[in-house]
Amino acid sequence: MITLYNAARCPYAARARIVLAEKGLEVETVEIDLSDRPAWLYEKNPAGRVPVIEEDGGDPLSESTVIMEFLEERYPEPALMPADPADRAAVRLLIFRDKDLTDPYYALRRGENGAAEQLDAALAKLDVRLYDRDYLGGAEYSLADIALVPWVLRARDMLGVELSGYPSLGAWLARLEARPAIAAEAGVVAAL
Ligand SMILES: N[C@@H](CCC(=O)N[C@@H](CS)C(=O)NCC(=O)O)C(=O)O
Repeated sequence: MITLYNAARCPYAARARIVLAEKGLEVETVEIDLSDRPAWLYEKNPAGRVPVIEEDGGDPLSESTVIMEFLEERYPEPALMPADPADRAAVRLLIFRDKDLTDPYYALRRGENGAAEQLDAALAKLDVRLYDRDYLGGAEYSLADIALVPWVLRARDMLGVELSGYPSLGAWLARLEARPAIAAEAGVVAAL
């Protein structure tokens, strides 16, 4: 059994939620109130942040990108990384550069000047990438899609960003939302 220390509103925790769901793993979820977080959370993650996961008897593991890769290695089926090393590197690079999307998202949330234009540029870049491929990493759904979709969903559903100007991105999102794990996350966002 895996325990997930979670916050519904957290897009980093969403990465862990989605991978756990895709792998069909049994999870006990402990919801953390980040505005009044328990002191013991710092024992599990010195940064005091979610997500954190724990396997029975295992050490707590934090950082969403590390958690995603750990789950992929521990539970390889269904695969969420491509087989080819060059394709795997491309997926990792997209995740490594997640701030290209998340920085303008948070800037818009803070109402900063120019943030809408920056987010538009980030979404347009993803739209171009998806013009000739179904998923961010290529032909197959992967951790790259899972890593970035939490912010695209929140931009659309919480910040009211109109995605019709990004047709390939919109088609990608529809493709993803046909998956139960992503539909569940869209439900989490709708309930926030
Ligand atoms: N780099 C971390 C970021 C996690 C993160 O920022 N989580 C937020 C919630 S979305 C959090 O716990 N914030 C509480 C805080 O920063 O004190 C990851 O990828 O897991």
